[in-house]
Amino acid sequence: MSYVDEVFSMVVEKNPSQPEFHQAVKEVLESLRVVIEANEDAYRKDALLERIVTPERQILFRVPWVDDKGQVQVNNGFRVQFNSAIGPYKGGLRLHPSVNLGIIKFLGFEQIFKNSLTGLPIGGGKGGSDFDPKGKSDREVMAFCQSFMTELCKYIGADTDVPAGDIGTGAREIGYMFGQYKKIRNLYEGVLTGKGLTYGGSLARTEATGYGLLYLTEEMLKCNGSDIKGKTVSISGSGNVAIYAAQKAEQLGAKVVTVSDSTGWIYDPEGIDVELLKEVKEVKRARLTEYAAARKSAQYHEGKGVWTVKVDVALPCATQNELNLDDAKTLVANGVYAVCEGANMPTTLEATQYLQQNGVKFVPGKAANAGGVATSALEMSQNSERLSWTFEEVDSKLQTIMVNIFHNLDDAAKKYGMAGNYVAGANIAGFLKVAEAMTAQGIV
Ligand code: NDP
Ligand code: 2IT
Repeated sequence: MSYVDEVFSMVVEKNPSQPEFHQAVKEVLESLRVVIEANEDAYRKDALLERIVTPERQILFRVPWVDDKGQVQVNNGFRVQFNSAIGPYKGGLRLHPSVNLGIIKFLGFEQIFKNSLTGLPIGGGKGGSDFDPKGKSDREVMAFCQSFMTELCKYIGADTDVPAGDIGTGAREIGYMFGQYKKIRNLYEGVLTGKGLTYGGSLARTEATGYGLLYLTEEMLKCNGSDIKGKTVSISGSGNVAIYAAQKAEQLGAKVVTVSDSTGWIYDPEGIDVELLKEVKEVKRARLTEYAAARKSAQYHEGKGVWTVKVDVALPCATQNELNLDDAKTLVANGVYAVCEGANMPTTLEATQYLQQNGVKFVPGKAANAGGVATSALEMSQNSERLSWTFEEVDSKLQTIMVNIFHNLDDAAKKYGMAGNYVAGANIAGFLKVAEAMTAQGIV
């Protein structure tokens, strides 16, 4: 059996009931085959692949908190410190009822290669809890965040592990967690990113993932002789990534005709009204029915359906495995030109293959959504030098980083004989830097 197949079998055997983790590992290992085969003896001897698929440390903990009725609730807390070869662990905290160890491991594994692609010195990690902030009062969210950080603060620090936002973790949650970290550790340091602007946050971090997605998409289209201007775009999700992807797409002259949430989706042929969407989602924390109620041109549909709309560019920005083979077939039948992932692993493996085989330009999340974590690393730099950069400064660095990421993966794909295969290009470019750093640092 080849080294890649051996290691993949080991991952499945040693990590039962973690299908998302298996999927993420499979995607990476499959596209590394050519690189691994060229260095097989050295990698095998050092057990490089076995080490890269095994987290350096996994922290699982109890999170007890008291709800508004006086009832004690208990959630599971996770932090997976996956790989610190190129920098301190870095990655978000997901708060969603679906969270389990396998999901955090898939996200942490992806984060290793994503963070490497940014060109910045950050290792890979991810955490979260099965707590659902939806429908909770601010006091309940604070009680949860404080309890979560009371335990997590023992394992993180500005030079050790720097968590940030993800699904369900936004500015409010980061604020409560930062306050608790400071109180317990008596340290005012950049231990979290995505902080508020009054206490060490970076301008443009809120916008960074969505904006970065569009900067990369724009460059990819340009290099293929096309242009984002004038394109029709479908977006799924209506959270942090989706909102700022829609905003930048419209600024660049595209028309965004859909958004969604976990209960339904909007088709707005006149183009999504981003200010209204922000009011509904960021201020009122309401459902998309409120968007439809306030806008004549918007049609609201229950359930799933964003990918049935005929568009040039599709940007999945909600969650994992939200674009399956049937969706890919519909998109192709409707003539989609490009799919770029704003979310982490939103496209199933079968759907990815189908899109690629049918000539759709496909950029995986670990490259396309890296603008968020890249700007988090810029926030860390600002915290270290105790200075704040202007919006324009951060935004222009973000733009440069996203353009560089695209060229790095495009070049890697070409170099290894897979021109246009951006999945392979991203995995190879991300992997090589981490592998070299791991090799240089010995067996640790
Ligand atoms: P938010 O919590 O701000 O928004 C998530 C959006 O996705 C909401 O509209 C939510 O709907 C929807 N959603 C979440 N889970 C599901 C589900 N199981 N089924 C259907 N819809 C769902 O999260 P973000 O925008 O921050 O994150 C979106 C994606 O982007 C995630 O994959 C995340 O890992 C990834 N990402 C985020 C980055 C960041 O900086 N925030 C950086 C890089 C990647 P509802 O409100 O109804 O639950
Ligand atoms: O998936 C991701 O890259 C994030 N949720 C952002 C992580 C970060 O540390 O900013």
